[in-house]
Amino acid sequence: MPTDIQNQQQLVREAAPVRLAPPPMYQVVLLNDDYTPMDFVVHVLQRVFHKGGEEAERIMLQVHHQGRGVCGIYTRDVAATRVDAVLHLAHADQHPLQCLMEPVPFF
Ligand code: TYC
Repeated sequence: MPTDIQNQQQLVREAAPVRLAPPPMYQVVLLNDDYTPMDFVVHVLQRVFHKGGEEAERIMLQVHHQGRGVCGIYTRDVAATRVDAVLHLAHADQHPLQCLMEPVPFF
């Protein structure tokens, strides 16, 4: 006769195979404008997205030349927090820098 504990263990074993889908991922995108200084954008990329100097410069130039660039890919809450951080820094320095998040295509 199985004990209560043994019955519980059996239930846990049967429930275990449930697989969770990976969470939807979002990319944080910086947009170009004609006014925000390049140095400020590099600073934001280093401070908010923890980029090294060379990568920050590369992303900033990509945005400058192509109009937009991906700063990183995160879960929804992390992406939203980083967008807020960028907009907060830009607003504090009175730059019109724009930043948004969007679902990663084909993730
Ligand atoms: N285009 C800006 C300039 O010439 C630089 C810039 C780069 C602005 C990236 C925004 O997300 C940006 N000063």
